[in-house]
Amino acid sequence: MLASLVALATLVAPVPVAGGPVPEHTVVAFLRDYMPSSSIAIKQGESIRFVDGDPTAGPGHSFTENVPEGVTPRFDSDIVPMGTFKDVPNISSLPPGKYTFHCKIHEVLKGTLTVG
Ligand SMILES: [Cu+2]
Repeated sequence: MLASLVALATLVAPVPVAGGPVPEHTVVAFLRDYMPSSSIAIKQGESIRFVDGDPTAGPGHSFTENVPEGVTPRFDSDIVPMGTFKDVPNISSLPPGKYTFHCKIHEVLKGTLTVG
């Protein structure tokens, strides 16, 4: 338990990235959940880093907008392997509103992003 908490803390710590600022918000997937909450509120223009800290995830998790079949999601991290992260594309250009999201692999992972 302690080891996994330490591992998670390490994952959540800001990681220097060449060529860009660290996003204002970090969403961590852990044990088939989006932590700390599946309800995420950001201000318009802010961005999100999606971290996969879930050793049970198999190939990984994604942070993907729910859209009808055949429609391209406005944001999609694609599959992020355990222990890695991705700055989710297009989040900072979303207009204010509510967006539901899910993991492309695990139907149990879902939540709502509010852009205000
Ligand atoms: Cu998943």
